[in-house]
Amino acid sequence: MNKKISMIGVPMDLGQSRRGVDMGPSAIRYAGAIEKLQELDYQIHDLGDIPINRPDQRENLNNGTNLKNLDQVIEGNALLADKVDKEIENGAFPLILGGDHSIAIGSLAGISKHYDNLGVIWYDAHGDLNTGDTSPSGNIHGMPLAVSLGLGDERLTNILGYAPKIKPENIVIVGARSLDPGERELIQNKGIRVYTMHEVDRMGMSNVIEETISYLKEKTDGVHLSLDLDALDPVEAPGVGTPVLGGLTYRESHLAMEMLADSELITSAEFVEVNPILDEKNKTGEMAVGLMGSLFGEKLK
Ligand code: HAR
Ligand code: MN
Ligand code: MN
Ligand code: MN
Repeated sequence: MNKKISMIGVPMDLGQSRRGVDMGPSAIRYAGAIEKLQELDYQIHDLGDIPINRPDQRENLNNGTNLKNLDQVIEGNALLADKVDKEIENGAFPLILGGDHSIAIGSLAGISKHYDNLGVIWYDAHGDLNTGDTSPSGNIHGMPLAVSLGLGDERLTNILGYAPKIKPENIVIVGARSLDPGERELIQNKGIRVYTMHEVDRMGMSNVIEETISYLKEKTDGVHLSLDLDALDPVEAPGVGTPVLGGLTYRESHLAMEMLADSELITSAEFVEVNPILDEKNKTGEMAVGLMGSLFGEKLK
């Protein structure tokens, strides 16, 4: 793994409707992210947080669409994309801390520029494959994977001036258990590989990740891990805005991270949706740091 890590916080909460997820980067840092990575011999450059414009008054911020806070989400993601782009240019591994999952739009925009065939592992209870037409909520955090495929509002799909950012055959979703009808249709039509909770139960996480690795290894030249903490079961990780029962355990997730570390496939990562206001004593922030440790090669756990 690249020993030079650039940590970028994104205090974004405008991609959804619950307050508090903007404090996710602080919660993850407070849980000891930097110390953990330093112990593992990485050189961490903490770039601080991207400035996110957070208006107190949140009505009429849809700019004539059904996408909530559209302009602010575009603005924040454009800044993030630029920052990520520059850090990769400087030879660093971008490690992005959310913030709600809408920030994957900016992460992928900045990252994918540097790859011909970027792979994405979307570790999430949700598909995040909605567009304005299929979204039940208007929340942009339910859309970043679709946006990265070039689907949806052009101001989102075209951040950094190119689209699409990724190809459907280079995506693997792990942990899905809440998919909207439009998302299911898209998965079918585009042939996106998904390991739902059903498959994780049947096959075991070990086989799921083994298959994921061999599937992506052949055809990608880099792999981004987008880890939404709501992939984990809310009993263990309660500090998330859209919890769904029946999720992945910490041990399964830890195993997944360990296997990804051994594969040496991962070239960038983000940890999103940690909401310390909904959490219990920063349990979810600590879980993010635990998984981060395993992803970056911590042994013996
Ligand atoms: N699918 C639902 C929607 O589009 C809920 C999405 C929740 N998304 C996240 N990110 N928490 O995975 O509104
Ligand atoms: Mn998500
Ligand atoms: Mn989710
Ligand atoms: Mn282990």
